[in-house]
Parts: sequence; C-alpha cells; structure tokens
Amino acid sequence: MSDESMRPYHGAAGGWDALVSTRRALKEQGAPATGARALLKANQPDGFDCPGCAWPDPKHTSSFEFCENGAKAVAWETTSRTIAQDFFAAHSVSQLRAQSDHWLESQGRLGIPLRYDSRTDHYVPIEWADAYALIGEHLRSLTTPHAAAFYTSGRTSNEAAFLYQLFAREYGTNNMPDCSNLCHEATSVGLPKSIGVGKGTVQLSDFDQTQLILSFGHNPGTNHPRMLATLRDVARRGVPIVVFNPMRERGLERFRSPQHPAEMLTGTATNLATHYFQPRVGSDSSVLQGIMKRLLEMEREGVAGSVDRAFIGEHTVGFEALSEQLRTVDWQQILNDTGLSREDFDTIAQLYAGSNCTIAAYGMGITQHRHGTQNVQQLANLLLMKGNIGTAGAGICPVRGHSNVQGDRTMGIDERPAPRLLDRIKEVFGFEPPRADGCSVVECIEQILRGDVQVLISMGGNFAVAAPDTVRTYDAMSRLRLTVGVHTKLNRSHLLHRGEALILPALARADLDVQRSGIQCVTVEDSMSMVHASRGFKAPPTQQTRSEPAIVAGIAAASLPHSRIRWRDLADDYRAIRRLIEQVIPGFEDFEERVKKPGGFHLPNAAAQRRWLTPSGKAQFSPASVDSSRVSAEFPLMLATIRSHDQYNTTVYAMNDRYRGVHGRRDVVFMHEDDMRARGLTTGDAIRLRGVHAELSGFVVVAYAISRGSCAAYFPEANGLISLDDFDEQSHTPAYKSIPIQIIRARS
Ligand SMILES: Nc1nc2c(c(=O)[nH]1)N[C@H]1C(S)=C(S)[C@@H](COP(=O)(O)OP(=O)(O)OC[C@H]3O[C@@H](n4cnc5c(=O)[nH]c(N)nc54)[C@H](O)[C@@H]3O)O[C@H]1N2
Ligand SMILES: Nc1nc2c(c(=O)[nH]1)N[C@H]1C(S)=C(S)[C@@H](COP(=O)(O)OP(=O)(O)OC[C@H]3O[C@@H](n4cnc5c(=O)[nH]c(N)nc54)[C@H](O)[C@@H]3O)O[C@H]1N2
Ligand SMILES: [Mo]
Repeated sequence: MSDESMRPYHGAAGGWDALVSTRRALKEQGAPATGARALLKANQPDGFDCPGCAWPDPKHTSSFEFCENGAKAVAWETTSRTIAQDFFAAHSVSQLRAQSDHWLESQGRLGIPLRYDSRTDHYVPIEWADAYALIGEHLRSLTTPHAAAFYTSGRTSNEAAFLYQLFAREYGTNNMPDCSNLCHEATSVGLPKSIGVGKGTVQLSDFDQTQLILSFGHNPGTNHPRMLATLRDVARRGVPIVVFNPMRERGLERFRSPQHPAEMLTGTATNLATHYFQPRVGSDSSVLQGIMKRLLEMEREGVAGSVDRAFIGEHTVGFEALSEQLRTVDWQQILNDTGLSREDFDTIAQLYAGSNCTIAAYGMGITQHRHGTQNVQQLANLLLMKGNIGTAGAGICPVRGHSNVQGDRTMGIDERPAPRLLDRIKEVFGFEPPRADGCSVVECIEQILRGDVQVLISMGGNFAVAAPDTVRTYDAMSRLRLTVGVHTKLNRSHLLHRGEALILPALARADLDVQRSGIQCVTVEDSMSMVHASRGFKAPPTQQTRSEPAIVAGIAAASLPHSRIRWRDLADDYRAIRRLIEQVIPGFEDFEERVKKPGGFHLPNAAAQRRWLTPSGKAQFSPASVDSSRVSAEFPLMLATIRSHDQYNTTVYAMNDRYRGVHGRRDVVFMHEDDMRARGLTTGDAIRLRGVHAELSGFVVVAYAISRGSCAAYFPEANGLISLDDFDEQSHTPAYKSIPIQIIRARS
C-alpha cells in the first residue's frame, strides 16, 4: 500500500481542512456560485433545510451556519451537472451496471422521466402522463394491493410523505418500508415501550444546562458536524463528555470551530470527550448493564446520587425485577464481553452518580444490532434510574439520520401504523384504510423473493444498495414486475430490474418549487421534534423535473380513478396538504401559522413532561437480557460497517476518510494492531472477509485505534456479509454493526 493512502490525521475536526474540503466539493460540482449562495441559505430561517442531517438549528442562526458535510450534501444536489438527453442513448443499462456507485451518481441531476426499453436495453424518454398511466395500470392489475410496496427515504418532506402514505392506504396496503427500518427503528420500537414516546426527549436548550453527556455509537464529526458546535459549548462549560465507541473518532476528541475566527487564526481547538471508552463492537448492552450494576452496588455502599428512589417510586414500574437480574449478572461476563475494566466501570458510575442531569446521545452503534431495541431500552433504563427523563438538562437523544426521517414517520410512513392514525384517516377521508401490518425493508425483500411483492415504488433512497445481503437483494430487484424510482440522481437501484422500470426526476430540497398557486414551501421535522418550513431557491435542473408531492398526486390520480381525494388540487397548493395534516396528525393545530415563525414550532412530547403513554401509565424498566458475544472460535471478530467522511449513505462523494487517515480508497478493514499481529498481518496486507453466510475479497487491513476483537469496514462495500435473516426481531433493523467474521490473508 502506498504511504499516501494511509496517513494518520493529527489535526482537530473542523478547522481549515474542513473549509478547504468544502471549497473543493463546490468546485467539483461546478457550483461555486450557486453552491456558495445555497450554503448561505441552508438552515437559515427563510432558507431551505439542509439535506445533510437532522441535527436542529440553533434559534439564532449565525449568518453562516457552516458545516463541511452539510456543504457537501448541498453541493452534490445543487450541482450544475445534469444528465443530458443523449446520456441514456449512449449507455445501455448493462453498461451502466458495470460502473461504480460513485460514477453513477456523479453524472449529475436526473432531468427527464424515463422508461426502460427491454428490446434495446436502454432507458428512453417517456411523457409524465404516460408514466403515471403505466404505474396505474400495473397497480390496478395486481391481484392484491399487498403485492405493491412503497419505499421512502428520509429526505421526503412532510407534505410529500403525508400524500404518499394516504395514497398507499387508499390503494389498500400498509406496505411502507422506509429507511428508518434500517436506521433508528430500534428507537421507534424500544422507546415507546420504555417511556411511551418513540422520539428523543431533549431540546437544544437542554445542552446548555446538562451536567454530563454520555455519547454512544455515533460519529458526529462526520455525520452530524453541527452537533460539534453544541458539544464544544458543553465542553467549554467544563461538563464531562463520556464517549463509548469501539473506534477513536477525531470528531469526538477535538474540534476547531470554523464559526469562531479566533480558533481558526490561533489554531486552538476544544477538547470534547473527557473520557473515551472503547468497548467491543456489539457489547453496549453489557456496558449499560455493567454501569447499572455498579450503581446498585454504590447505592448499597451508601454513595449519594447513585439511584433516584423517589423518581423510581413515583414514575416507574419494573425496577425490582431489573435490579434482581443485574445482581445475578456476572461481572466477569461483563468484562469479557466489553473489554472494559472494573476501574472503567467505577469511573463511569461515579461520573453518572455525580451528575444531576445527564443526556445520553446515540446513533447507529446502538441500533444496528440483533439486539438494537434492547440496547435502546437499556439506555432508557440507565436514564430512568436517576430520573433523567423529563427534567431540564437531561434526556434521551437519538441522533437521527436523514434530515426528515423523523417527520416522515410522524406523517404516517409506517408499516405498522397505530390504530388511531388509521381511525383518523377513515374519519377525515371516508375510506377504510388497511389494518394489517405491512412489510419493513427486510420483509419486503423476502416478499419480493417469494413473489408476493411485485411492484416497488421508491420515493428517494437507494433501496438495493442500502439493504443488507447484496446477492439476495439484487436478485429480488430482478424479480419485480415494475420498479419505479422517484429520484434526484441515478443509482444502482435503477439498474437491477428485469421487468418494467421507470425513473422519475424529482426536485431536491434546494430547488425552487413552483406550482399552479405559486412558489411553494415544504416542512420538515428535525431530531428534536422542531417542525419548520423549507423553501428552495435554485432553478430546477430542467423544466421536466417535478416535485415529490406533484409526482405522488400524479401517480395517485392515475391509479385510483374513483378516489374522492382531489389529488391534483392538493399538489397545486401545499397549504391544502397542510390543512389535511392538521386534521389527521396530532400536534399540528394551526399548522400554517405556526410554521411561518422563524425556527418553526416544537411538537409536544409527553415523556418530556413526564406523562407516560405506556399501558401501565408509568415509565417501564425493561428486563436485562444478556446477549452474550456472538463471536465463536470460527468467527472470532465482530465487524461493524460504518460511513466514511466523504460519503452520504450510498452516495460516495470521494474516496477519502480524512479523520481516519484514509485517502483515495474504500477497500480498508480497520483492525487493532494486536489482533493483526496475532494473525501475522501488517497494514496494507490483502485480506478476505469470511462471514457466516458469505465471503468477500478485495480488502486490505489497516491498523487502527479500535477495540480488540473488533473491526470495521465501509458501508455499502461490506453489505454482502450481512444475511437478510440477521436482524433485530423487534425492530427488523439489520445487524449492520455486529457481523461475526474471520479474516483470511489473501494470496497475492
Ligand atoms: N456526512 C454524512 N452525514 C450523515 C450520513 C452520511 O452518510 N454522511 N448519514 C445520515 C444517516 S441516514 C444516519 S443514520 C446518520 C448516521 O450517523 P452515525 O450513527 O454516526 O453512523 P455510522 O457512521 O454508521 O456509525 C457511527 C459510529 O458507531 C460506532 N460503532 C460501531 N459499532 C458500534 C458498537 O457496537 N457500539 C458502539 N457504541 N459504537 C459502535 C462506529 O465506530 C462509528 O463511530 O448520519 C446521517 N448523516
Ligand atoms: N451496511 C450498512 N448498511 C446501511 C447502513 C449502515 O450503517 N451499514 N445504514 C443504513 C441507514 S442508517 C440508512 S438511513 C440507509 C439509507 O438508505 P437510503 O435512504 O435508501 O439511501 P441514500 O443513500 O440516502 O439514497 C440516495 C439516493 O437518494 C436520492 N435522493 C437524494 N435526495 C433526494 C431528494 O431530495 N428527493 C428524492 N426523491 N430523491 C433523493 C438520490 O437519487 C440518491 O441516489 O442505509 C442503511 N444501510
Ligand atoms: Mo439512517
């Protein structure tokens, strides 16, 4: 391996390198002028919502809320590159399939509706009306509505999402798999059982008051860079930030804020994590149980602040059963599972006991496991033990992924909808919505393979590449009768079909959206339940590009000729959609007025007010089931799949991962030096990864500060290792971050 491709990064996160990288991203997309203008509008009160992440905007946005990866996301979508008319004439689908994901998306914005012509193996232009009619014909010809599925990725606005779920339900199915199934579903399933609400309970202001932050399994320096500004302020107040992450992540260690000229000019940075623990991949449940077990011991030893008995008595049920279990859990087991020491647990428990209000923030390192839901519930247990829900400066903070993934769920994109949503739809629209659960992403793939689902419509996203089990998923895509992609960019999910296929070009967040009634805005909900408006400003890539609400309305009108809903009128004026949302979804009273206010409005969260919407009416401690390490003699290492600094999910902006010191390649597997030495490996050696159900070749090993027994590779390159059957039973989230493997030296 060339020295150039692996260079440890010594700088802080942010700083000048972030500015340089931003400039490069804008330049590469041929968009310095519009791109820079777009940046000035992103996350400003009168601008558009940054498509980069779901971290909330501070109330008083600085004139330039700079964020390197937000900037890349904006540059990527405001690119001046558009796929030209002749592109699809020049490239057959088979030829396109041979290109990399990076190449496909780099071709620019989609600009005309396309239909696959199987005789020539090319996509050819189609009129919008004909595309809608074709979808309508297919949907009407299915023997059951459950033979269609409607996927959503989390950039879809509230307005589009509301129409989309309404259409699917009037059509007759709850088959609404969405990216949430692959992401924070463990939160949506676990938290309602624990605290009665499937969302986070904190707001930004809680960070101003908190006395301790516990950060589990997320990498904000790359995936939520604006969170670093929040963490910086917390750190500067002297508040401990305790990190649990198998990998050393620069963004959790040190940050130089581009928002603060003094830091940039003097080169000073803020240290973020005060304590950095590196448990083994997949051992969070044991970490959390160890902390709780230690707290119970400390209570018996008379240490003040270890357990809040008054809160537990008044607000919770199930604590005695949990305590009993924790007492029987063997310390040695916890230490073996996690790789942490007794002293580590002492330190953590003392910090926690000493804090009057604690926030626990977490990401995919907690959710994407076979026991993801349990992990979330153990985290809730830990917080409840000291009354850290529903009080200022404290709470649970799931850091969401896509910028409107939370809003889409609020709007009813849910394959397992609550009966009260369906009742409301019936009252307002007068049709009987389907009551049976629909399919999640993994169930959808299984159903396609069985022939039960035959039509897949995707509102954004890259279904095939985001899903696990590449071989079976691609096979599934080839069995569909009709594949429809409503997208901004070309991606692999458009190229795997053997049946009919359509690509419909959609407006992006930054694009100006003009409908019959004039310029439209849409609304989104961030990770902290703030709903606000977003209005694009950039000219759409072509006249032919349509908004997501307009496309849903077009499909619905063509598919449901007897519908009483005036679909096209709704798409002409989104205020009409918001009036319907107001009637159906709780918390949206006075929607139009309230969303006009800069910063928008906060959706009520019962748990944050200590109202527990659980069957018992109390917050619920969950049992601690120990899912001991899944590694075995044959598969001794636990692999997590992670994002690089230069990617947005399946969109690869560039081949670098600056903070982890990787340049120009994505074929790396990060591993602890001792684990490498034990196998006679050195950095740069070619290896194969053998999992329980598949083997992948073409990787090189790289020594990294990761816990022993763990390794990490990039998503989606390693997705083939994850079996479709390997998911959390409660939430159906694939075990993307606990893949037992062995590493085999490749013969060179
Ligand atoms: N620039 C950019 N921004 C993004 C995205 C993007 O791809 N690029 N994606 C968006 C989306 S959809 C999402 S969901 C979020 C994802 O944001 P994150 O949750 O930060 O996502 P990941 O990079 O998958 O993994 C995060 C961390 O989990 C750690 N980890 C792995 N296994 C374990 C484990 O077993 N336990 C613990 N405690 N930690 C573990 C890894 O070391 C890594 O630091 O970001 C959103 N924002
Ligand atoms: N191994 C592994 N796999 C994972 C993960 C992991 O950590 N490890 N993470 C999972 C997670 S958390 C998630 S959320 C999923 C992500 O899964 P998805 O949300 O399905 O994937 P994305 O890569 O975000 O989708 C990219 C595509 O969205 C389209 N797009 C972008 N913006 C817009 C828009 O504004 N409108 C429309 N209509 N289309 C748009 C573009 O065409 C682009 O090609 O992946 C999951 N897969
Ligand atoms: Mo996600």
